[in-house]
Amino acid sequence: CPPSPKPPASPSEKCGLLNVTKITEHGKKVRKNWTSSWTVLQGSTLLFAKGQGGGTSWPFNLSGSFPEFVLSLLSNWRPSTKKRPAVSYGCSRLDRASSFGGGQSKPEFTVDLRGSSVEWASKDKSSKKHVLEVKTRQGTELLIQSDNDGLVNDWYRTLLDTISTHAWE
Ligand code: I3S
Repeated sequence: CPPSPKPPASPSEKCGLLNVTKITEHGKKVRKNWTSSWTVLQGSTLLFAKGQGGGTSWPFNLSGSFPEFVLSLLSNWRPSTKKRPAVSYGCSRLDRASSFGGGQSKPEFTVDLRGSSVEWASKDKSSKKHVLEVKTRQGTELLIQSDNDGLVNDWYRTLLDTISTHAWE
């Protein structure tokens, strides 16, 4: 059988559903507000959009009225010739188009990873499992979490790679 595709060593883009909260903004402590966020890494920028309906409904808007649902179906419709690949590492252009360009979801906030750090959060930062702490040069600290440890491990490695790749910019 044909060799299976290998993921790139250091993907410049990646996306997935994660639980996210800021704990510090501009150097000041802020109240935690865990939110399910569609998270996209593009180059050295992390973008977060609120997950719809706890994440299971993305990319379709099941939380609004019926007309809103129909509109979201239309705005996320993909021609059959452009199907999502069976094996996908990172995000396709279509993922990005429908997550941030296709209508209802704009990034809630973005984070510049240049000069940032990422580490496993200590127990005093959160009682949750599999939590990463990202600290940015601008004084934002966020926690990123998923109950899926493999997923968080992948993000940890990707964020480390990304931060070291863009360290001197
Ligand atoms: O670190 P904290 O403040 O104990 O974090 C918890 C609180 O933010 C809590 O909200 P209220 O203070 O509004 O009750 C959240 O519901 C918890 O999820 C937070 O803790 P974890 O350990 O889940 O990050």
